[in-house]
Formats: sequence, C-alpha cells, structure tokens
Amino acid sequence: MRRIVGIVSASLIALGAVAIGAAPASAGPHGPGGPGGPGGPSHGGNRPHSRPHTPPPSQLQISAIQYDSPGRDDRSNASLNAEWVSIVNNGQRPVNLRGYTIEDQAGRVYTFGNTWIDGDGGRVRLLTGPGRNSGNTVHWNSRNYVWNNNGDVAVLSGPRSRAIDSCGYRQQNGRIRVAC
Ligand SMILES: [Ca+2]
Repeated sequence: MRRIVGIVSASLIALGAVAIGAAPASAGPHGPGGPGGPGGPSHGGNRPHSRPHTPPPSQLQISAIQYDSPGRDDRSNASLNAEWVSIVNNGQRPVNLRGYTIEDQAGRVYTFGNTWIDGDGGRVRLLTGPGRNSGNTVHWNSRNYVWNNNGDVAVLSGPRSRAIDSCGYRQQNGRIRVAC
C-alpha cells in the first residue's frame, strides 16, 4: 500500500509539475498577443492605438508672398497694399482665423480678427497697407513695408502660438513674388 501511495503521489507531483510548467506557457500568448487573433498579433494590436497620438496636419498654409511692390517703394497706400501675403485653406471646412497670426522675421505680428477662410482652396490675402477689410482681403494697416525685398520669413501660427507653416525667400533678380 505504501508503495502504491508513493507511486500515486509521485505521479501527482509529476502531473502538478506539468500543470505548473504548462500554465505560464499557455497564459503567455493571452498577454500581449491575445486580442490580435491569428497572424501578426502584436502589430495588428498596436496600430489602432497609435493613431490618436498623431496630430492631424494643418490644412492652412501660406500660399504666396508678394514682397516687392511694383514700382518705387514710396510708402504710398497703393504701394504698401501691393505688398501682401496669401493664405490658403486646403481643408474641406471653412476656418475662422480669429487669433491666428502672421509674423515676419523682424517680429512684426499681425493678428487676424473675425475673418473666415473658405474650405477647398479658399484664400485670404493680407495687404500690408491701410484700408478697410472686405471679402477675402484684410489690411495690416502698417505705414511701413513688412516683407523685405532682400529676403524674409513669414510664419503662420494658430491661436495658441503654435507655428503652422512658414515661408522663407531670398532676393532674386526680376522677381517680386514667391510661391510657398
Ligand atoms: Ca517689400
């Protein structure tokens, strides 16, 4: 009897060892790879989780700068207003530019008021000189030129000072405007 009991208990211990040994092995795949199902569990599981952390690219961009007013720089209203920067909205929805800013390399800042820019390629043009805003045209109301003829950088920022886009240029003979 003792021997039999000994054999039985020995085999129980052996079974236990197998069960203990098997437990972590079978639990393992249910950890990271479990929900992924058959085939490429870890990659399939990670991809959807990483999407919300990627910020969507802005649909607003600086599209062009006419930095050198045609003719002499005489600081007339007409000459000042022949200097401008244009913004395009490549998104589908209209955007209110209130609080958005345009800044040059010297730190001059224009802050947009209640100005809507249409979606699907809608544009707003910011003229340097004085005047009344109308339609897609707004005025910086500056009495001096903003965009240097020999090179400058325009930066478009959102309402929380987050830079969205920039456009830099250098002087080039015979050119008065740059596409960004
Ligand atoms: Ca200029």
